Amino acid sequence: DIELFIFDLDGVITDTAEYHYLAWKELCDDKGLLFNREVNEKLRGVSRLDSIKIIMEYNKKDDVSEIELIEWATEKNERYKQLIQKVTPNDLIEGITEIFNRLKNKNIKIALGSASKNAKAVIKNLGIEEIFDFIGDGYSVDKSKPAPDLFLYVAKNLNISPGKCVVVEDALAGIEAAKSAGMLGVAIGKKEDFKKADFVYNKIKDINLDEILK
Ligand code: B16
Ligand code: MG
Repeated sequence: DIELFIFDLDGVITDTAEYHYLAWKELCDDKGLLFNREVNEKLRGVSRLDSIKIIMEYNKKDDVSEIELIEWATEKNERYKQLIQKVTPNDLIEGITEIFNRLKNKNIKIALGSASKNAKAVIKNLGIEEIFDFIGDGYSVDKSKPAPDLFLYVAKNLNISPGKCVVVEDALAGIEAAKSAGMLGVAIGKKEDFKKADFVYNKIKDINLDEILK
């Protein structure tokens, strides 16, 4: 039986991807780098430092030192932190509160499994801090998704075996992480993009809990 649901943050509980986009765009404009929404899509679920590396690859730039990359990523984060101050409970994705309530009623635990180091601030602004039995974020483990480490860390802290866990993700790296952790993977997006997922739903509000819990 399923005992734990682990939710990704960006793209599952709220759409911070737009704020990530704006922050990266401002940084890239500043540094004379190309950046667009297509590249931003590649950064879903990817850590901050890996994100700047993807942006450098897109710009075919390999002459920037690691120290400078860290500085630029930090600059982006300062902009991002400003932007997420605007997050309110209105920014919860449609249908997510209902899913939380239904899981609570079934005594299934709820955890966060986000790659973001800003996850706690976002959760606070969304007003849902008290919902979670455990929070796994960008500070929890060293190896980011697609490594299974974050999800395994969350399950271990709640003393629940991976086979009793469901992960809800909008990123391919997240579904890969869930599957290599030995958990059920629920993807939000298009079927053709998530071959490895156990269930794929277009939107959060389309999730069929009965089907997953069967
Ligand atoms: P930060 P998730 C991810 O959140 C975002 O999708 C990704 O775009 C971002 O780079 C990453 O968090 C790290 O965020 O810079 O705040 O540490 O989808 O794993 O909730
Ligand atoms: Mg995500």
